[in-house]
Amino acid sequence: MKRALISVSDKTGILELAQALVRHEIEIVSTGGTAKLLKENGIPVTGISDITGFPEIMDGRVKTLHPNIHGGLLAIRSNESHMRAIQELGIQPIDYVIVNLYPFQATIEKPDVTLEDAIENIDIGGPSMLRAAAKNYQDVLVVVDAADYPAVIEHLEQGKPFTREERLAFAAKVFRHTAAYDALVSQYLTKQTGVEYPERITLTYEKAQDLRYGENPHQSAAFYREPSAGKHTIAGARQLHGKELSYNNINDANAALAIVQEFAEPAVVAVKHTNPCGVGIAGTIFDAYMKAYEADPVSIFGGIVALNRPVDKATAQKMAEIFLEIIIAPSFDADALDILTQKKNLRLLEVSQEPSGGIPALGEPKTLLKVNGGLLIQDVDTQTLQPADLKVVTKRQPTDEEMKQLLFAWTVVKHVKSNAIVLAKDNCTVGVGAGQMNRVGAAKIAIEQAGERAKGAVLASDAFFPMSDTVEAAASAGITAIIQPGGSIKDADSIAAADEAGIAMVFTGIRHFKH
Ligand code: 93A
Repeated sequence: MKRALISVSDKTGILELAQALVRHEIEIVSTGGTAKLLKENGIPVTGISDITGFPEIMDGRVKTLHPNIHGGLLAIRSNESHMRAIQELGIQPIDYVIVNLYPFQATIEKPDVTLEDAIENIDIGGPSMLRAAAKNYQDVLVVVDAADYPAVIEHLEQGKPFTREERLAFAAKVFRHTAAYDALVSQYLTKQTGVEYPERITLTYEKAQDLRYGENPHQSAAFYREPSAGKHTIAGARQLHGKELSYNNINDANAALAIVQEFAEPAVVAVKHTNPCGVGIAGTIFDAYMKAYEADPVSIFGGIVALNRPVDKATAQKMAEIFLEIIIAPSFDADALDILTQKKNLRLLEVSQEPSGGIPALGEPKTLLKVNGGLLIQDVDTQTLQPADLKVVTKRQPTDEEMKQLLFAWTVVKHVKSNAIVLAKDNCTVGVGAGQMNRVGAAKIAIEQAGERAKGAVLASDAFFPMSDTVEAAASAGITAIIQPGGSIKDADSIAAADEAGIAMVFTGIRHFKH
């Protein structure tokens, strides 16, 4: 008689599978809670203790960790000496293993979780059985995912054994599962120790969706999310309408969210190719949208727009006038939804404005950048400025209004690819120069885009001016105030150029490179 070992914390679907096994005259062996549930449902079960000859001890810490179990799992059926060994010891082979693990992730997601509680939920016996069965996949069918139960039932009903390839697929899934489980345990425990950059890291992500393609149609792609990604992240977004998100959509939406989440007042951000093309803040979300739109009515076409307030009817009507790829907001009013869902090619995403949930993989939130052969990891650039952090270096002080615009432009320039220059006026970006190989080039692009609006605007630069050319370009465009980190050996030249033009310039002492 064949034997199946069932030991599951998540009991979803287990009765149907157990019934099918019994129908096919397979003996079921189970641990405490699982055995109890099966018996209550009239399914014949052999208790684990009858096999091990030991009671389950220490609150279940040792239930299945026994040679009578592991011998039965690891014996290679075609190996005579293996079979002789287990026979002599009275160990019976185990042919099916259905195991899922203590709910470690759900435990550490509890807001009031204690370390002791988390530790108790580290499963030892379960992964041991899964790994043993997966190693011996040719002889043992191992199932870790309840989604696979129907396939197992179907094969039993059809009397069709799984092929070697199918068994290998189950085994590979087991090792993905136990590796991810251990990755989460290692992340959680490492976080408790406060070590930020340990000697080795193991991250785990779960597939959120297959993507039609990557950055280009000839590149295949998929999107993976962190376990328990928060509702304020792109991975935690709820799509209310439209076609599936693409690779570029997700990347752009992520960039738009990062900017809009900087602002407490109503704000709207339009993004193209991960750079903001228009950012506006105002007393109402409608006015903020109008500013973001007017910032650059050309580039916003086909853009990704993020708002930090619910979308109302008037704003929806205005947005519906142009082609947008995605609108992201904390929520959409019913009449706004009516308007926007009529647009077939528009995607609507609901993303919380408030940080929520999530287990940061490595203590404080980090950004990860894959390079060939490695991974660059750093803190997220969360630096924000207060007026008191600034040092005025010119003869003229910025006015209150200039100071407000400087801080606004500084907040935006942090999110623009380097070299980056942002011009702002009236709570609105009027020119953005992004991703240039020299700073004055970025400034020229921003100034050209601003046109007449450069007069009386302020300028933010993500890094210092290596020479005075950017200040000179700003002066001839009519810019009245500048914010930049300072720290160049030629700062004096830039300050002199600013003084000559009557420009007020402030140093932040902080750089915001972004690549
Ligand atoms: O505490 S354990 O690490 N020690 C064991 O020997 C053991 N055997 C099975 N955890 C163990 N299990 C786990 O118990 C299984 O992985 C499963 O998640 C759970 C099922 O317990 P019950 O059948 O009592 O609900």
